[in-house]
Amino acid sequence: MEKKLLTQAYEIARQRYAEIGVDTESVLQQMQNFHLSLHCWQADDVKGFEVQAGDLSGGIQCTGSFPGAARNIDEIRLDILKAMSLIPGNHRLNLHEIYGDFKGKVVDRDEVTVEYFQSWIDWAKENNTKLDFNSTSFSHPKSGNLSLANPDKGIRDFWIEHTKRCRDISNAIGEAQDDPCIMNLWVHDGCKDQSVNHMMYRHLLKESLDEIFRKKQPMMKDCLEGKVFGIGLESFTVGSHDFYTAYCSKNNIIQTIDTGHYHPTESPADKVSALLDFVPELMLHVSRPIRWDSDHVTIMDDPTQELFSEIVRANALQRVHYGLDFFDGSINRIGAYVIGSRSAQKCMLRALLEPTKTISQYEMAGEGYKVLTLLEEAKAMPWQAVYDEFCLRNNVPVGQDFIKDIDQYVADVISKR
Ligand code: RNT
Ligand code: ZN
Repeated sequence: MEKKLLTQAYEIARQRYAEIGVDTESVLQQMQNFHLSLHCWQADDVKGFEVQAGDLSGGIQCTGSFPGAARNIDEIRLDILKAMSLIPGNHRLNLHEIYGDFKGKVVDRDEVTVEYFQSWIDWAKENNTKLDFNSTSFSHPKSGNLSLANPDKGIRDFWIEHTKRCRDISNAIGEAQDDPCIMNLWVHDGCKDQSVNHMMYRHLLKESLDEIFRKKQPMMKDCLEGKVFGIGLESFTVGSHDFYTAYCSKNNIIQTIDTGHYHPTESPADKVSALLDFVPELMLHVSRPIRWDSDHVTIMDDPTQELFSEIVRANALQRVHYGLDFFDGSINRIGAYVIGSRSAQKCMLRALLEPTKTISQYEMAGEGYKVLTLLEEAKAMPWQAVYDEFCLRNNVPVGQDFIKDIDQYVADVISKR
């Protein structure tokens, strides 16, 4: 695309936005400070690098067998850097515990220490990125249907130990990068069929969490992710959204909103303002559920747009961590990262370009039709020219031009795997 044309288009957009009281230059500045946390697990279909790794389990599934998935730590690092080079701005990387640098050693989940993440810490520093973290309770012989809520004390203690160690690792990462590491805790615990012990399971989960969070960890932040159901665990989820809403608000812990984790007509966006007076911050897992928690690649769909718009309207930009969580094994995985990340950014950009103040004034004055007018007009405003300018200023391909880069990477690197 010709740069001159793009610059002209941006200049026109700048003026059109100025007419409605929106300063695109300050929005571009905000976009520069908007950091996504890229999930490492899109690169290899949530397999990880444990020597003893088994199949993916725990109520989640990755479908598709597109060739070229990362098979080891060097490949995943290369792939992630490639993806990052095609996304404007500076972004974090979100690791799961099973992506440690185990160097050929069998390290069980209750034995893991920061030593296995030292090379990630060094890599992050070298590449000017920061790390977030996740404990991993799925894909393990002791996972079964229940981990932290398991009535078997031995198994429960195993996962408590694992999670405590993950918090230690997160804290060490946070110290090394001089910025808190966000550690998400999601466990799949639930029942496939009818059960009469719901209260017991929830009580056990609460007790396990209390034990896990006893230690103060100043350089990491905990967040808890609930969901509605998992595959093979359809009848009951111990860590439901309600359970964690209660737990997080009582204990002042960050709650994670995964956009695929609710009933199909329930709005994740609506949870932002419902929660923010009761929990300190929010973590997002931006995904795309198709009929179920299918973790399709994020696109600019209405739920994602509404979610980001609600955050901006709530003036909560700095109180949210922007994790992504999709894993599609049926398409080029670098492409998946780039599309998902850029689409999330575009939703944020559109949210920031909304003339919210003016709309709010109309709303307060009871001028309903004017509210609708501005909201409708905003949809067709030239936000795309602003996004293109954002790409230009960050020296990344504009529009679909990144296809060329990915094709080249496939030819040079991925096709040789
Ligand atoms: C599963 C949760 C969870 C996982 C990752 C791999 O339903 O969304 O966040 O996707 O931890
Ligand atoms: Zn998630």
